[in-house]
Amino acid sequence: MTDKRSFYLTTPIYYVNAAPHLGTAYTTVAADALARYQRMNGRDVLFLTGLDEHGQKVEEAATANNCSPREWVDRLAPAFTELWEQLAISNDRWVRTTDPEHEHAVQMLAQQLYDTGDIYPGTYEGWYCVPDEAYWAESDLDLHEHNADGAPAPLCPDCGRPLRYVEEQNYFFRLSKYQDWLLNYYEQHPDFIGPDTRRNEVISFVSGGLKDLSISRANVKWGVPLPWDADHTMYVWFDALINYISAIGYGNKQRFAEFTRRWPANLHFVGKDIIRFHCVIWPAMLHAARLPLPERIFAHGFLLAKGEKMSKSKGNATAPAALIERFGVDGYRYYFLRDVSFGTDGSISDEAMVQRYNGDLANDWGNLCSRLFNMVHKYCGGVVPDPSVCADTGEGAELREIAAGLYARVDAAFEALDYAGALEAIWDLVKAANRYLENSAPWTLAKAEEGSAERARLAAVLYGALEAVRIVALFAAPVLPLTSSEVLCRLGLPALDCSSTAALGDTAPLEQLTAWGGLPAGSPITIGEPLFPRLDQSATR
Ligand code: ME8
Repeated sequence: MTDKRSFYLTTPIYYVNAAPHLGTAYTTVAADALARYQRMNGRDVLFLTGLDEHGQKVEEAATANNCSPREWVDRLAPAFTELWEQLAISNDRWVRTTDPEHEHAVQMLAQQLYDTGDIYPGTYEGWYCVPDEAYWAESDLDLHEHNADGAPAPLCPDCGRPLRYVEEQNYFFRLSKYQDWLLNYYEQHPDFIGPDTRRNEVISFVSGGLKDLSISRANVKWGVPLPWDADHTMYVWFDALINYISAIGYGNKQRFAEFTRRWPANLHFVGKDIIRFHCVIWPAMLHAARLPLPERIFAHGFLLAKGEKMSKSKGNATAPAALIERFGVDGYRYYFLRDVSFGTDGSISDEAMVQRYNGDLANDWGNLCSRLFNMVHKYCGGVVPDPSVCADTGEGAELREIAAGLYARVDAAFEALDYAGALEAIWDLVKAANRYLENSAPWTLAKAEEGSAERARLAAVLYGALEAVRIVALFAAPVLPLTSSEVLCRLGLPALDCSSTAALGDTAPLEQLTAWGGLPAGSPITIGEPLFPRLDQSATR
């Protein structure tokens, strides 16, 4: 077993009521980039994602498609695994809530809370949103207006669809008992919820008073049966949240060491739509079960299409496949992490995507590589020149200075989950390398006589630019894994596989790898095809 420090990162597990879309891919791509970064930074990463397969919403989707829920989830699950593979998602583990190990863990935790009296029988009477699988208190609803309109049901304050009235005998979790404890915990752990806007939102919600939560459904068959009352299935959120511990061995004696090594998680990524479940219910469940809480829960914003949240149920969700085909895997990943600030809502558009792709990737980065690699072939016989033939004239000083400060900037940005900031810092080096080539004009230096000082400078200039390219490729690898590997290969260096801690092996951590001077002279350079072929701006859709 590795002695690297553990870094355990999760995404929400997605409902299998429809195929994955840009929104679900957004969280997954962001988590993947962070997982890759942390692996390169020397951590032993466990990156978990998966599927939320139980509940009324999935049960109804199956019925609407004339099949059993089991057939339905099995039919849809590959749409997720295939998309994640296509997007180079490097999850170390994959959880489905229909996994027997998960179901066992759910039953164990529920039984424990039932035995301690934290779960008790009661009657639920109120409104339920099936698409969100969420209960709503009447105080949250605009009942008057809708009843006056003669509408059959109030609308969900979150997704705007009609709620259903539920009247059932079921079981409750004593959430209200934990209200003060939660408020105290938020106060003592200011980094527990991020960003601050979400933290404040959660604190104000909890301060408003918590009600006990119905955690079982008598009329939903597709779920984990309660161990002490098989007429009830577990409320889908209670079931789903437990994935974060069931996937790492909670409830399995043989996996106890793994569980204690990995838990608590370092980070749960969620969309801002599901913070109450993650920041209120989940911590209370864990505390009631005497388990430690995750270190941090970070909620990003929504991707907006023409000003509206993109969602499967609203039917305005775009399928990622067409964009991947057009922009490539790395082009796709880059756009969402560079153009949408992680933590706030972001409008996305085809025009913006083409602009980012052509500007940052095709012009700045792709062109730098192809111009430079061509020059090395033209002027240096296709191998990395030896810079020691030239005394340091100091003209590459700016490049070296930016490169030297880059690790600190990129690391701080990743720590702050500021992907756009990390990429902006990396692009400072890309731009400086382009400027350096322009200013030192290797094509003029190449005209000088063999053995002259000018020719020696040519070697130093090309070496400096090549070294900047190597460093950019390494820093950009978490976001652009395919093209970064390609660039390293074209520099004659071993490919870098940051898709798992094991694949990375004992490769030096990023700070060491990116120290200036790591590119050996004599290394063969391959020109290759354009990394990011330019897209026709007028062809936006
Ligand atoms: O909520 N913009 O699953 P889900 C950005 N099964 N992100 C978006 C988005 C958008 N327009 N739409 C969806 C569930 N997402 C539960 C989770 S976890 C124990 C159970 C992302 O399929 C975002 O991460 O509805 C959001 O939180 C998640 O998809 C919801 O996925």
